[in-house]
Amino acid sequence: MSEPRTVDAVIVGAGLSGLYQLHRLREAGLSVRVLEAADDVGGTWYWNRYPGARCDVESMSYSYSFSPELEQEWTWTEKYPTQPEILKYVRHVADRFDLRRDITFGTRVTSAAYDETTGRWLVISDSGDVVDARFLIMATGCLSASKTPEVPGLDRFQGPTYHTGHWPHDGVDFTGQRVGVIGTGSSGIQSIPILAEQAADLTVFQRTPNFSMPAGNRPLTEDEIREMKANYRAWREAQRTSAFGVPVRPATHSALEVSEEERNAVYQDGWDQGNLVAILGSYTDTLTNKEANDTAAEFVRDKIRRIVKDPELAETLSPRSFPYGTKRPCLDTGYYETFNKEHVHLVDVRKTPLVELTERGVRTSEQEYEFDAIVFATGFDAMTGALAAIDIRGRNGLSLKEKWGEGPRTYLGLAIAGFPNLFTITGPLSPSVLSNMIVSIEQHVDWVTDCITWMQEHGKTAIETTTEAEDAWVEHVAEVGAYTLYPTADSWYMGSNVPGKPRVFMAYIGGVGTYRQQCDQVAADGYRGFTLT
Ligand code: FAD
Ligand code: N01
Repeated sequence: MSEPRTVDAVIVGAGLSGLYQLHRLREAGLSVRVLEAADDVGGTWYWNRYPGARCDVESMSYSYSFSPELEQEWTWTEKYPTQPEILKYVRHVADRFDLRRDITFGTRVTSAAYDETTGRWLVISDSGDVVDARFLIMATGCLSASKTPEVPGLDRFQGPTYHTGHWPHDGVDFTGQRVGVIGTGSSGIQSIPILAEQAADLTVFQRTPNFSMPAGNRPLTEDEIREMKANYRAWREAQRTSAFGVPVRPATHSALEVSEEERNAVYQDGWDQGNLVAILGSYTDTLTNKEANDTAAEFVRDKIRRIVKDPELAETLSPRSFPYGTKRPCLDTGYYETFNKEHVHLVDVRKTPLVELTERGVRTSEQEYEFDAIVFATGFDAMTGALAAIDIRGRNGLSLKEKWGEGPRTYLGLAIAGFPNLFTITGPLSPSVLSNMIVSIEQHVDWVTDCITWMQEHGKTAIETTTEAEDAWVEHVAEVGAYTLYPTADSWYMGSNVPGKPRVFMAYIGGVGTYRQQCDQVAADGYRGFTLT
């Protein structure tokens, strides 16, 4: 182990969160070290290089707002940017703001311990790097700890396997191959149409069908770019005060108050726009009333029936086990159409469960399927996985993993009782994954930076949330969540995709704008709910 390097703050992760946090803390005059497992910046957009990977928030909204100059300089090319274009953008930001000199790449943080005598964190990485810091900021990502399917024999298969979240940097050519894909979440739905173009034969193993609608992706026109660049300030303000970080006209009616004809016209408009929030936000009760929700769900199922020629296949692809929107809905480019191709097959693993991977492929309860390559589009141990992978110890050696044994407990998704001077960017129990995440990232980073600056101005060296404030927040998040349909689904929002994970709704559905006001009020009240020394 090397001699500790001493800085004011350590940031773990150099994705969109870590980079902006570095920029802000540097501006505030702190010395900072960022530790990043990857060999470059980008986070999600560094790791997820599978074919078809793109954002499903429009490019001009999924970009940093903190620098008007950056906004004007950078020009997006498509409505929904591809992974390579986003990565190029993130690299541009790192260079433009000279961020790389404070980042150590290729180093994975394995432990972090708070020393009560010094009031400092000792952060240790697998490369032997040791950093001693007053503040520890976890920018480790909500969707960065990938998970493989829980089936025996993962090492047995003789061909190559790929996880969408760890895709080879040189790409993979599946031309002429027999390919199996496990998983039909956003990553599967984006990649399957492109895999089908390459593969000689493609078999998709589906456990739960998902709701998807066409992205309607296209190049941005010069007029659109000019108009957005002229109106960025107003647009950003609208993002910050919106429910999901994407401005939409607020709904005024229940879905059940209007005629079926009127409702379907509204849904059709959302479908044509290729905008996720358009259908979700059409009516006041889509996410709170099952009957209202059913109208949106049935609209999408009807579309599936119209696109997929084989009625039985269409039914297998139709989600029925959870309300619309309570698992992350998807945007696609030709997903349902892909199943009309003769060389594409769908296996419903609810009916014929996965038994094991074999040397030659995948065995279900019914038969063995032989493949040249297998793709795991099986997602992530979301929200808590990256944090739980690090041995984080707070006061009295308290382990974060143990503290969260029955589900994450935070105050505002930003701070944790027993863990002084530790902040989590888009941490569990904040809006995070229920929003355009860059809006939530900027809000958290700004709040943390303002808090640290305030501490410096007021001669404070330690901040810790109280257990009472944390308990009240946990209760509030659960209460607001229970008012919605989200907790009725087996989703990664609920931890259901990871066997043994406690069933807790891990995000705050109070809305991005409302949440911002709550955080600002806590700060304005002299950091209500925190102890400062
Ligand atoms: P990440 O980008 O996940 O970065 C975290 C970084 O921390 C990673 O680089 C990781 O290597 C590093 N790290 C983690 N643990 C350690 C450790 N122990 N030591 C060192 N480094 C560590 N959000 C949207 O709002 N809209 C979208 O359309 C959208 N599309 C997405 C598509 C995909 C395929 C995925 C996976 C996610 C998508 N998201 C989307 C969510 C996306 O994760 C966020 O928008 C955003 O990129 C998160 O940035 P971040 O910096 O917080 O986390
Ligand atoms: O992961 P997922 P993802 N046996 O968890 C199945 C963001 N994102 O990488 O639903 C069989 O959604 C699992 O089945 P089930 C976005 O927030 C955005 O696709 O658990 N199947 C599911 O079908 C997204 O929500 C974009 O029953 C198994 C799939 O694998 C999040 O990242 C693109 C299994 C996993 O789906 C995660 O998306 C990509 C098993 N043992 C990602 N284990 C955009 O377009 C899992 N599955 C913006």
